[in-house]
Amino acid sequence: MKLLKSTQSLILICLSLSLFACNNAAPPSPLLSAEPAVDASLTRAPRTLRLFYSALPDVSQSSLRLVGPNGEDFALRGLHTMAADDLMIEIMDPVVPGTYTVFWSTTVEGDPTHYEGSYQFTYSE
Ligand SMILES: [Cu+2]
Repeated sequence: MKLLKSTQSLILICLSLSLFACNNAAPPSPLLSAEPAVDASLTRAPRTLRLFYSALPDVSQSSLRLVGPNGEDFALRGLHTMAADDLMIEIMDPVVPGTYTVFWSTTVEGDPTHYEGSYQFTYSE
């Protein structure tokens, strides 16, 4: 009987936690994929970043930032879209081995929301 009660309360806790998570969910990220890929382990140094979204990004409302293994900002050049629902930019600084974080922000066509997010990839020789 006691076990049944604790199982019931566990279910209740789980149920309320999932409701809570639902109510507080951020709008879904429009980021679909990236090159280098999210959480990629690379053996070749990337020379560009390319991020693919669920709709065409507005370049004037977008930014990309690449932070290197020691927390340093990498120089990037020429943010543009290849008009394939993407953002693309050239990495100017030499990519040394380590873990990198890409920070992105954008608005996409047909949606006034300003989205932002980040992901990591690792490069090792
Ligand atoms: Cu391009």
